[in-house]
Amino acid sequence: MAAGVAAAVLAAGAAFLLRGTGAERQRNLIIISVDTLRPDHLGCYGYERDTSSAIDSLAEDGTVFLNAYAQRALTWPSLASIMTSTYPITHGIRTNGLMLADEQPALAAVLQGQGYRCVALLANAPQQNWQGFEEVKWLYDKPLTDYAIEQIRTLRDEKFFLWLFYVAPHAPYEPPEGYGGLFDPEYTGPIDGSAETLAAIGKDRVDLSPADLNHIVSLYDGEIAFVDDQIQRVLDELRAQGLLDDSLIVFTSDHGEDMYDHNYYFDHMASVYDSSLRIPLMFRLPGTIPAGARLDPLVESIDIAPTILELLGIRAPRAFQGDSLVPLLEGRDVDLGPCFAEWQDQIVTVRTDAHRYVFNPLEWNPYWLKEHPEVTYFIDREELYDLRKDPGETTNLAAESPEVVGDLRKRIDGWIGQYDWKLNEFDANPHVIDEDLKESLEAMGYVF
Ligand SMILES: [Ca+2]
Ligand SMILES: [Zn+2]
Repeated sequence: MAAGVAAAVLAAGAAFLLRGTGAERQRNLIIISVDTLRPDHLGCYGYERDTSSAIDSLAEDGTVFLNAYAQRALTWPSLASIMTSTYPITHGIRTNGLMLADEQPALAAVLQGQGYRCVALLANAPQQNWQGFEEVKWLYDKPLTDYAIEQIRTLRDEKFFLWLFYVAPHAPYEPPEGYGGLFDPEYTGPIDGSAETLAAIGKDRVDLSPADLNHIVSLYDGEIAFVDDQIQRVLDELRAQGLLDDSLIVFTSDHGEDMYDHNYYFDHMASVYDSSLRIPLMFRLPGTIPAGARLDPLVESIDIAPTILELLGIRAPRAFQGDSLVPLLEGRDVDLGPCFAEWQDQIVTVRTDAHRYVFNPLEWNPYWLKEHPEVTYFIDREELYDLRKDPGETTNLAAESPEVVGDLRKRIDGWIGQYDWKLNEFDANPHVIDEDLKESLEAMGYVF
């Protein structure tokens, strides 16, 4: 699209959305993101447990995207895709520990240029060279909330972008005092949510009893409930400061989590399936974004930044690869195409409404335990799932559905061509992980 046409469309969209709300009013941006959060473990996405009253309140007051997908089920690549609106092949953060190029356009840098004070409070991945933030602070979830409240008070009279990134639901599943017994207080078995237990289950292919599996899931859910209480504190402070309804609030995650869905696996980095790629996504801005709307179309996490900028009336950099979701928020019927995800330089997968197709030409099977590279996550050379009949992606139909495979393979080939994705070229690239950083990340449990 020509730049002039894009600008005209953008201006029209903004005018439609901002009508009657007073464009002179200052709009802050608050992104609340939670590491490793599966949408189907939230009440607003249909979960039966009471894990998420604060997050559910955002959903009631805002618009929920029911089918949003990350570009990689790994923290650094996925967060970089959210913040730069580009696929990992483009921004270059194809695994944890890599840094963005200085010239990579990023959301915070754009907002900083528009006079926003940008502050990031991150419980994971603070070492990344996030651009455009005048402060990036590494805090665990509870002190992160304390500091967020302080920041909201400090910044209340300025135009600000506050990014909060919580980490509790990330493994190990060891919720704080008061949250561990929330969902199965009667459990008396031997299983816990420690890293050692989760690794042993994967390594030894342990067949868990329903009660043991339920216990692990309950611990994960307890971590979500804990984070939800932290988010409630943030929302309460925004309300107390009179900022809640004047701020654009975006809620999302960097990826989900395999909870024993495939390969006896509790984690996300090896997965290419809905369990780990599907993310929650919602936008709240009363008077502009419809309350209580729930949208089906497939959207990608690279769409988040362009949507934010359009809602704030700021033009997105041309380097952004995502689509603004404003037309969908306005109730228009727009097909933005399928969702793509990469597994570094080995695997590409595409997700349509009906199918997931996995293209793994090197028959790469990722490992996730540093001490046990022989323990791998099995992914076939080609996989096809009929998601309407098989949402758990358990029955590979690739061999029996050559027409569907052919069609989706064409989609992947088109994507590969468009973004110049190359198979098995990562090691040849000059992306070097800083050795000191690598050491400190390894000490934290990162696997390279
Ligand atoms: Ca945890
Ligand atoms: Zn993560």
